[in-house]
Amino acid sequence: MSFEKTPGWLDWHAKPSKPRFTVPPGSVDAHCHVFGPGAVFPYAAGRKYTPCDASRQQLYALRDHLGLARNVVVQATCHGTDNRAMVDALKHADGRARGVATVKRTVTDHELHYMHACGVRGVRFNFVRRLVDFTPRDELLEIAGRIAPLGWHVVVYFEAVDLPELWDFFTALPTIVVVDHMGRPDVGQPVDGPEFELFVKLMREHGNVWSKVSCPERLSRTGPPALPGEVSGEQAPYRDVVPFARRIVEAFPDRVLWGTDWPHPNLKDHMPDDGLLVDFIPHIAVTTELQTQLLVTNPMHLYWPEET
Ligand code: 0GY
Repeated sequence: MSFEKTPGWLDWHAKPSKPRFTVPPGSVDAHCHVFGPGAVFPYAAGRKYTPCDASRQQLYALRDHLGLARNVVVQATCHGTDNRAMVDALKHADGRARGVATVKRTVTDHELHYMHACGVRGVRFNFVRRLVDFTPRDELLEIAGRIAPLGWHVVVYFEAVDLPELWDFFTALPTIVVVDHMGRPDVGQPVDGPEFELFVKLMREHGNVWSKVSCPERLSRTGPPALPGEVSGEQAPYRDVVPFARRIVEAFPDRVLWGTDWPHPNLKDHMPDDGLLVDFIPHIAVTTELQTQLLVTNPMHLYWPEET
């Protein structure tokens, strides 16, 4: 089956730079996706976008290029609740990938146990309206109750403006709750403004809430490099996102994760150089200890606890 990409779709960076920052041994890319390939794993009928193909082989080549050791492959909405491409990626990772699935309430226990055996450790609930249709909260709570005994967690993706309305739902979840991309703050607002304060409050008051300090390329208004003529590496890439991510890393060092978000769905203006995304890390985790927590200790604790 062949698929026509969404008009304006930007393909992932074909030649990412070698990062200047050397990640600690055993570092984990805790947020990335595979897309298809569509000819093998067709995109879902109800999808909101059609991506370019991005295979597991290409993902693992990027892992090696960036000096990373492991991946957490998160089910992308273009595959709906058909987790085959993600599970196939896990099965061909020699134990170096774990996964986060998307399921309906009709998922069987057999299917959940099969996915667990393949390396799935969580489900994703998506509240971003441009990506998914509404799923009733009682269905999501039922799913959370089903996956909790497996030791899985819930990953949530939402826009910052929707947090007040989602607060009660999130705080009722019975598992660890991992928030994608810091709840997508508007980085044009102050880092200590009311919107981001609410997110910090969520993490402060609920010790089961974790955050991915990922996607500066999606949140940034300045982009990389920050100023014309600036050489990458001298200043932080995506510098307007730094105060937000750094605040979360320093306040909650044992509940943060980092990921590339490769192959970067739905970016229409700018496709990041994945090497620069790695170079962002020392600006938000400024000590060796914080870097090790962010890239190794925390993701290993959540996804490979049997090895820690
Ligand atoms: C991300 C961001 C996006 C898309 C998805 O599953 C998805 O389609 O997550 C987005 O468009 O913001 O984390 O990959």
